Amino acid sequence: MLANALIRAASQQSGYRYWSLLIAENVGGYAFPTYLALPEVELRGAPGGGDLTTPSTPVTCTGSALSGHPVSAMVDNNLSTSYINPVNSPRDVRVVFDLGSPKEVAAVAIYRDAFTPNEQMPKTFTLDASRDGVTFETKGSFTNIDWPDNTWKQFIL
Ligand SMILES: [Ca+2]
Repeated sequence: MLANALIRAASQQSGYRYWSLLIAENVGGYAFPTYLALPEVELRGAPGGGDLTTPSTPVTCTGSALSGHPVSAMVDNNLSTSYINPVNSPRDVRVVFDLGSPKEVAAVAIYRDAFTPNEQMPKTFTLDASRDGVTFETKGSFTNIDWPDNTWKQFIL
């Protein structure tokens, strides 16, 4: 009985190690400017709670990074640095955060600084989770987002 309970607990280990933003398009859509920018991203264990990412959290992204705007800039806790993906058609850009161990994320927050045009920010994205970093399931979908400058926006799952 106890063994069964332990096996069940292990197989139902809560949370996911990998969390991902799948960004369908930026606010500018197909029009210029076409860059996709993410100045700072927080994965929060509770709405309004602490950030589960740190400046050393491994982050990957499909596509490339504009010189001086690496993917790590979105988790460096510096609101004046930003990741910029210089894609021509910023659709289906996937950003993956490796939290190192399974964690529950209840909200994602994204910051727009005053230097990043609204058009470069995400307009539509999903927050996805994965146990293996390969197969993702969607946990939340957000669309028609608009971004005031110097402001955090929080999206609750
Ligand atoms: Ca930053």
